Amino acid sequence: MSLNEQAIRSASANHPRPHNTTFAYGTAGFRANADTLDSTMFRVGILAALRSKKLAGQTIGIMVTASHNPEQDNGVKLVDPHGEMLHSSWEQYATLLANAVSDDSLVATVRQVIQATGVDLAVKAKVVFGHDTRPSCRSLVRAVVDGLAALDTDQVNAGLVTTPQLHYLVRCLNTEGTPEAYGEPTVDGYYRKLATAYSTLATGRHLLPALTVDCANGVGAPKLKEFLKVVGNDLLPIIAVRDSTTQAGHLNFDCGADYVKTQQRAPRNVELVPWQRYASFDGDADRIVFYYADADGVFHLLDGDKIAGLVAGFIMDLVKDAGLDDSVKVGVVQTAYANGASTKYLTEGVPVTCVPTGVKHLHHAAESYDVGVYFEANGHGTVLFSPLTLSTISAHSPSSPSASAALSNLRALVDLINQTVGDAISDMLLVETILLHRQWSPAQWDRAYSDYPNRLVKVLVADRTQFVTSDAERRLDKPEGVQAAIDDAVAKVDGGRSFVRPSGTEDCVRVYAEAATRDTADELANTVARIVHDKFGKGPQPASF
Ligand code: G16
Repeated sequence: MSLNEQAIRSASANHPRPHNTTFAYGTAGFRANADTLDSTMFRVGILAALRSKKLAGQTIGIMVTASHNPEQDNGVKLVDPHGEMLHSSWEQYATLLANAVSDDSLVATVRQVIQATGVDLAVKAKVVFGHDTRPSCRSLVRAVVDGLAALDTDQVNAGLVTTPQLHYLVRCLNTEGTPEAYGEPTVDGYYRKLATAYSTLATGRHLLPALTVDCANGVGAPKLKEFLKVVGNDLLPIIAVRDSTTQAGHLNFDCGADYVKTQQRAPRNVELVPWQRYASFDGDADRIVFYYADADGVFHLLDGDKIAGLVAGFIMDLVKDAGLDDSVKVGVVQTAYANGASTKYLTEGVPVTCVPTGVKHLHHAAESYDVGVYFEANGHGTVLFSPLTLSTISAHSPSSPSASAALSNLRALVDLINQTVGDAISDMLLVETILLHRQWSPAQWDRAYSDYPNRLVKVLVADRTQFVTSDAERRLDKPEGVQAAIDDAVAKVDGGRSFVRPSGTEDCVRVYAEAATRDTADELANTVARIVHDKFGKGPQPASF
């Protein structure tokens, strides 16, 4: 079968590439102001079709979302057959296609990708796509569909879904009818799988007070409500707030996981009831953070690091109680953003790896453990069970009634966790399960260790591509001289640590700083932000803390 060049050329003419814009594949795919993305979405449709053909017609996923970004942005995440992010070796092809300057050069680039990767055009491609609640999704999805049609692709429209639901669907579609079948390839199937596992784990336990969930006014709101209808309020008391998905400008605005984590405060205008549990999703419901206020109204964040500690400890206990601790070892993966106190706490009990920001890096590193717990501090993470570990858990014969109970809990946990990607709903259930089993309040969970005071600052720069990092983003190789200035600033601060890296989802550079006290952490963050802004910044200085 030959390439229908004419079909690509004429469809591409309806999706012209904007002049003077260069598209870069970032931390989680393409992300930019939605008005600039029509041609990129069309070309992503083509790319996904080629990727599917390359992988013998397995289903590839496309999620139209800009997750935590403001409502006027949009973007796209590409999902490989096992439910993981697009393999990094293909990111270069995505970038090439997105930046081809004309319809003719697009056709030539498609040919180049086919040749470089050995795509067999005779293979029928299959792609499932979905989108979040952004108003721009409607037209951008149409562009994706045009790209898919130009390569005569079998299409499954998943409609409005959370990002993790789309990842789940991809894996289910590719494993259906095989020994690795992951579940029923529908959103209802997703709800039933999670609800069944949660019921197994929660039934008979003494219920905790209700959890209040801030849905970031995003897709997590309708999807959480759909799930609650399946699982029932008697097992899972939840109050869903910030659930306005149709009012312009509400998405992620002054609420959501990213706001709560970076501002280190509750969503705006939310009065926290002391000692109650709260959680925030992000805009596409693939991240979650928890928090509470103490009796003095002081805000306490239970972020991805705290979730990793809670989850790793619980799984290690279950593995031990089930009599599997000789054969199943747990490891944790973090990034440079992990609070130093969390890394210190975790390394006392488990091996810990540090990798660059981005689920693709964490997921990959977690695959090297029997049970790999990965969480970014921002609340994006999950747990991976290796194929061998899954067989071990499934074949194991417990030697006592208590070992048998631990084993059945472990088996249910495997189903409760969305192993394709971080998932706010699944992670929420995981945390709720553990708190239920431990009968812990958020403050008891928080007791494991105290975070070092820390601060995250965004600095607007003229060209973030000038910033090049190494050592899992903990060192800045370029621009030259900046790392030495950061080192000097850090050396002056007790317990200081700071790094600078370019964001892969927003047009900014991020500065992270932690230190022994609140004041010195803020001072260090301000100093390093100034070092960056004075020489490379654009616009006003970032506000000081
Ligand atoms: C995405 C990625 C995360 C990453 C975050 C911020 O999250 O999936 O792994 O931590 O962006 O990345 P950066 O600091 O490079 O902007 P989301 O939830 O926005 O898709």
